[in-house]
Amino acid sequence: MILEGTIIKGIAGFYYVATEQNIYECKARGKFRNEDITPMIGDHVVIQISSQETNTGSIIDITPRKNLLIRPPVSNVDQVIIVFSIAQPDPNLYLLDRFLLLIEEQNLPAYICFNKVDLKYQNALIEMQEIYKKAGYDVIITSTITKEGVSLLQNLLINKITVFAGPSGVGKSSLLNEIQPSLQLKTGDISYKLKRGKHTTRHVELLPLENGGYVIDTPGFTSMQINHLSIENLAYYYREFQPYLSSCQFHHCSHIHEPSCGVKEAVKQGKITLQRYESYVSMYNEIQQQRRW
Ligand SMILES: Nc1nc2c(ncn2[C@@H]2O[C@H](COP(=O)(O)OP(=O)(O)O)[C@@H](O)[C@H]2O)c(=O)[nH]1
Ligand SMILES: [Mg+2]
Ligand SMILES: [Zn+2]
Repeated sequence: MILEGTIIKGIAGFYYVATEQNIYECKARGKFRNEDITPMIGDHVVIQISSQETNTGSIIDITPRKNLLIRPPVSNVDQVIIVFSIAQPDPNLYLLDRFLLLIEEQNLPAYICFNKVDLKYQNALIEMQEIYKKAGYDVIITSTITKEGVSLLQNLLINKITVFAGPSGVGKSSLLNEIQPSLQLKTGDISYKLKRGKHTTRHVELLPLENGGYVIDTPGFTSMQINHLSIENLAYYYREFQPYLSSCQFHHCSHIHEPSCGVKEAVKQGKITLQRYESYVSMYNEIQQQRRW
């Protein structure tokens, strides 16, 4: 029997494929190894069932991927929710911008979520919200203490494959537990650890949602490599720069040193925030330095 499904997790050479009825434990056909193709979490696959009793089979085909994230390694993602906390730990907007670059490179829809808004710091929050709204992102404000924003997040996830990304300790797993308590994800909270969560965030895994869709919880990043990005495309990945790129006098304008630059003019007029422009300049310099080496 032939069925179609989605790879929801992989452990030690086995892939777990969710079809409409069942989850099948599958091996990948040898032809993938020969063609140097590795099945990925998120892949839509065709499987041949070897046994309905033991729910086993083999992957015989992989549908072309819509997209591919490197961190976490998962394909066919519909959207990414980037979570930062407004305190404990303090938000690192430089890291946020680096992650946004990778998302723009993959052309993925992204939301920015500022969590722990119960922890005061109102002015800082308003400022961050302004920066990213102006940059063209939807900003969601949440707290697992006051429950603010939780149902809004819940609705965003329906029938989508959503990655929760962000540094460790910002409340990703806590938010997911609020959205769906049965997930029982481990959190930084000690009482939770004693209760032993069902899932750890070490493996990438698509977690099914009761209202349809999947979420991927990630352990959290502390840094983000960007030196594989092309310096020529960098300005396009700052999505709010795009309307001004055609106003530059020079065709290969770096938007740093050149006169008559549409981007610099937009910064002067307050259409692009100084924070994001400075972020661009520092990423540009970083990529250029890497190249020299
Ligand atoms: N004050 C406050 N603490 C939170 C909130 N969300 C999560 N936390 C706490 O932050 C810590 C880290 O949460 P966790 O979900 O493990 O973060 P993760 O590493 O991003 O998954 C835990 O002690 C949580 O209880 C929030 O909205 N407000
Ligand atoms: Mg976590
Ligand atoms: Zn320019």
